[in-house]
Amino acid sequence: MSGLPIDPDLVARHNAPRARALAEDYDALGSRLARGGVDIDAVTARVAAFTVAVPSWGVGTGGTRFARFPGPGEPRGVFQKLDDCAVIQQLGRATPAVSLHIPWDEAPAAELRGHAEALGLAFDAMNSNTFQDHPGDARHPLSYKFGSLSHNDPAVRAQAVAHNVHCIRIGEALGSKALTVWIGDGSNFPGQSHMGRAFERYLASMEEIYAALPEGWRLFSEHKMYEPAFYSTVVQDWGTSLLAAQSLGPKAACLVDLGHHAPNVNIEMIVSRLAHAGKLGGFHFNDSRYGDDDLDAGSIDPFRLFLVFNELVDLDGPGFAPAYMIDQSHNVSDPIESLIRSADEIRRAYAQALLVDRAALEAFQGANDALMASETLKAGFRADVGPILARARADAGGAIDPVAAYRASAYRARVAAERPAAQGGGGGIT
Ligand code: LRH
Ligand code: MN
Ligand code: MN
Repeated sequence: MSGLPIDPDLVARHNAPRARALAEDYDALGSRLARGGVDIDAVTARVAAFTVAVPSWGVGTGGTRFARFPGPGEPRGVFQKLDDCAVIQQLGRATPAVSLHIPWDEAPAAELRGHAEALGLAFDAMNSNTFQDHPGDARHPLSYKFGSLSHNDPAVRAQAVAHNVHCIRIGEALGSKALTVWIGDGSNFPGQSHMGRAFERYLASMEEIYAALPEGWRLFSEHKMYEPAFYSTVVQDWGTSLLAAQSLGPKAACLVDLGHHAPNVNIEMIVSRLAHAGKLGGFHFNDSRYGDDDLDAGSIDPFRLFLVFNELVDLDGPGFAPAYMIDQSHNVSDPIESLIRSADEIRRAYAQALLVDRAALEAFQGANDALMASETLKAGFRADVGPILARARADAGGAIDPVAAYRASAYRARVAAERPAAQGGGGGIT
């Protein structure tokens, strides 16, 4: 497939009957915002400039530890995954880049780049996979059952380091500028591993990976509280991640996956602290109620997503450029629809945070007026910014209602006829 996956005429036919209502809603919101001194077009321009990368592994149906129920027309391999990512971008216009996972997405770099360019896509951070074995892969003869970068066998560590360097080299050929490292290393029983020595081995391995970074690249360490290890995890929280990033050097920073924390943890405060340390590298957006649930961004707790964006808007300024990515797994929805919706929810939280009256907020904070400070912040969250999101999409050539346009396109039925059903399908483990 080359060129846009959905007929542009279909998008135009979808938008035409909706354009008038959007114009009215946008004008009404514009008048309301103008009363508070806010220029709606300026907000729309900032929203339109905000993009978030989609995960290649997110376009397949995921699974749980218990079962995987494949959906129709699932992508078979990375080229079809890119096709699906192009649909998300064509209709939503918020996701021009894809984050690849190696070796799930292993393919000749020139072909990958060519296919992506034909679809108008670029590549965001690369992800390495040393959290499962790769049978039949000559680069991975040794097992990661007992860890990877922190393994007590130097040969396994060397294999895991070499894999990460391999990911960097692929990324270089693709125009990526970052490597995200998440490891599943840890232990299931007290006494099983020496927590201090395991961390030292991890750091030594990360130093080798760091040394292989090209100019202009960043190395993200991604923490996660538990799973697959259930007693101790080597990079279990932002404190450990920050220690690693600080000891590695300026190219290293921390990546915050929203689902990798205990319920009720104040994630926006972690964002603030990492930014204070100059080590806020990037995000994996998703939503969660219990653990690493990988649900659609904003689907459980949109207020928390807004509070994260409130910090980001507050921190915004020269040189502040975290990498924004989605990390989701879809079990009961069409992944394309879920990813369109998540990107929209992420932009919604951003737009709402842009509407917060920061001068008033600061004044209420300074006066210890807790109630009015809270009200001022919440006013941004309460705003219905739907017309701003739709305007940004439509002006960029996307669909006013992207999920409706996607359904009207019958893309899923078309690819289901072209792609044979299979029970397996790599890249579903998140
Ligand atoms: C780990 C994780 C990490 C992996 C992805 C597949 O739970 O969030 O980002 O690379 O899932
Ligand atoms: Mn993640
Ligand atoms: Mn995860």
